[in-house]
Amino acid sequence: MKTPLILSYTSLSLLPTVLIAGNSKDKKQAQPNIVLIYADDIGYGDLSCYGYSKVQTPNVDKLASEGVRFTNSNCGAATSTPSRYALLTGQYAWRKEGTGIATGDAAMIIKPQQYTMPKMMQSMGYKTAAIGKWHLGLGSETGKQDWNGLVTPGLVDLGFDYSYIMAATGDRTPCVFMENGRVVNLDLNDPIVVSYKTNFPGEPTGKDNPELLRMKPSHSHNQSIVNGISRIGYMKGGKSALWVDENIADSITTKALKFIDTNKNHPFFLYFATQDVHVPRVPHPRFAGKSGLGPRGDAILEFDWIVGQVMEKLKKLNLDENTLVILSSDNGPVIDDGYQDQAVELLGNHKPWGPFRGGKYSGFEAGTRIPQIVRWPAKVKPTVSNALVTQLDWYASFASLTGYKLKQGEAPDSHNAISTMLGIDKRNRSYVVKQNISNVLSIVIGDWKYIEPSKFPEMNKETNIELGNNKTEQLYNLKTDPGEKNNLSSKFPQIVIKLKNELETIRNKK
Ligand code: NG6
Ligand code: CA
Repeated sequence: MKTPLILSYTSLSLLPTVLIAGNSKDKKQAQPNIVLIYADDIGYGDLSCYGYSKVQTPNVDKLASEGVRFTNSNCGAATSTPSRYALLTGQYAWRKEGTGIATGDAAMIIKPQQYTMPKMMQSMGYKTAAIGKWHLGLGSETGKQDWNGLVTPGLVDLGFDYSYIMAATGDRTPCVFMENGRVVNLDLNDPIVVSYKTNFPGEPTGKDNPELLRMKPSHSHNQSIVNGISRIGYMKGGKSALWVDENIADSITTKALKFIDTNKNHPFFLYFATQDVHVPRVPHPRFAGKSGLGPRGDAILEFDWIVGQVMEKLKKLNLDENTLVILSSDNGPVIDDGYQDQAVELLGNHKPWGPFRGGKYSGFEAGTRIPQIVRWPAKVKPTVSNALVTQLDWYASFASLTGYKLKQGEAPDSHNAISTMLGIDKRNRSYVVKQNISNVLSIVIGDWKYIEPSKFPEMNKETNIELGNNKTEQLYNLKTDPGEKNNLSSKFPQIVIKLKNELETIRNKK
């Protein structure tokens, strides 16, 4: 039996520094701006450059044609909060309690004393910003935030000089933007209150007042109504501050472009997390009806527009040569995620999950196998990379890129993969671990994937997604069977043991 070839990045860790240091011109290039465009729920097949999409995404495709497009890129988890946690801390979310999908009134999940990617970037002289979806909690205590004052601790305590965020998700209250810890456009005579327990007397809900809705829920999402759309969670007040769903993309893009403008003479790190294509999908009228696939497809068009805006700004300022732009997603795709928005009916031949099985929430590949594109003309030659990579490694890779030395205990699960990220080599990470909605882990080594057994449901009936859970051990050869159809665990027990042991070693790592 052939055992998989395991290559580690460790031996390569010096490579990029050597490559990037050098003469003074190169020295300047060692401080590229970094822009992370982090999509929400965009699947492997949603972008036309991946070959499975019925929606054209020309701006993304251009980015891909000028950079490295990864075909074996993985996020840390199949849902938002744990994926973002892993990305920003370099630690697997499953190592830490309370990192599941956060409510809108959750306390801040990353603590101010923790190491974070933006703190690292700050210490290397970067100006840092988080713009768009946050979904990692705010304040010190769940449900105890005063939304009418400064909500603290906040992103500034995690290393973001500037923030303009949605506290959680588009479908969760409070439906307001927060700039540097304060609700934007708030009238203090109309204070905001938020609850994830009970409604506020007299306030309509989707459940009791469906006649007020312009988009009906298909499951859950029947609490407070904002802009004719009922959400998860209750809120009252703050009328002047409520976001207009159609304008979210414009609002966050305006702030992102402004941040780039303001810092054009200074290295910057921008974490730009879009609401697209999460529910509720309510794109601007410029995009509504344009994809033919309903609001989900239109939201993909809107996402593509956002990418185009960022690139145009960088070019206009002459910054695009020396800006490293990474585009990726927090988890795989879902069609019906709680609203009757025709995504199922109008899907047609569009394949958001590409060739993979499952979707958002799943331990099968579509849950965590997401697009990743890296563009940095100063260093990156256009290519397609099939290397096994994970978002967990962005932390240590940016450390290497900027010359930062990781401290003891910092980003413990992050490996330096900078040369792979830049397409300089195409080596696999030695292993990749991922978690699904049930916190069931899987591990990929080379072509092999093992999913640990569990008693959790195999199917999420509401979203019609297979979760990858099974009472028996699962082993797949992703090369010959990317759709994970043939469980080979009984045929190759030795490989099962090997992957299982490796997973246990990683799980027990202190
Ligand atoms: C789920 C919601 C879903 C979405 C998801 C978070 C229900 C039944 N479903 O609990 O609509 O909000 O959480 O998505 O309430 S994520 O991309 O931010 O992780
Ligand atoms: Ca998501």
